Amino acid sequence: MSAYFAFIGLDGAGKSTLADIVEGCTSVHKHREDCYYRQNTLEVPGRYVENHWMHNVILMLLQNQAHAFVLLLDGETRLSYYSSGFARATRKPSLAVVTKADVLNEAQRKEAQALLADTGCQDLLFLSTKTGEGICEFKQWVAKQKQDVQLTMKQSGNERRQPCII
Ligand SMILES: Nc1nc2c(ncn2[C@@H]2O[C@H](COP(=O)(O)OP(=O)(O)OP(=O)(O)O)[C@@H](O)[C@H]2O)c(=O)[nH]1
Ligand SMILES: [Mg+2]
Repeated sequence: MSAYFAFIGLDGAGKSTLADIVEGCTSVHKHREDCYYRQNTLEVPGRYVENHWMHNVILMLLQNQAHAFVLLLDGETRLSYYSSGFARATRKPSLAVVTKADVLNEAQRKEAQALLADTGCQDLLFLSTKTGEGICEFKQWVAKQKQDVQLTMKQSGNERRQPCII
C-alpha cells in the first residue's frame, strides 16, 4: 500500500518546504519537472498543475500512491489553476494550504481563502515558515493522517486473516 503525502502546487509555491516538515529533514534537491519522491512524501511538479489536461494524471497519482494530499496556493502570487471541486474528485483526505502567509494582507487572505475553499478541500490553513503561523496545525494534521493510515492498514491486515466463508 502506497502511503505518500502528496504536495501539489505551482513552481515555488512551497512544496519542498512543507515536504521537509513531514520528512523531518531538509532536502537539497533542486527544482524538478518530474515527480519527486522521498520516504513519506511525493511532490507533484508545477507543470502538472498548470496544464489542465494533466489534472487526471494528478488524480491517478493521488488515487494510487497517496493516502492524503495537500493543495498549495502560493500566498505571494495567489495564482490558482485548480478547478472548482477538484479535491472532491478523490476521497483521499485533503488539506488546502496558503503558503507564505507572512506576505499577505487581510484582503489577500480573503482572496486566497476563497480560491482554496472552492477546491473542496476538507481543511484549510494559512502557513508561514517565517512567522511560524500554521506550522503546529500542519504537523497535527500530518500526525492524524499517519494515525488513520496505520489503523486502516491494521484493519485490512486483520481482514486478510479472516477465514473465507462461502
Ligand atoms: N516568505 C516566505 N517564503 C517562503 C515560505 N515558505 C517557503 N518560502 C520560500 O519560497 C521559495 C520556494 O519554496 P520551495 O519549497 O522550494 O517551493 P517548491 O514548490 O518546492 O518549488 P519548486 O520545487 O521549484 O516547484 C523558497 O525560496 C522558500 O524559502 C514562507 O512561509 N514565507
Ligand atoms: Mg521543490
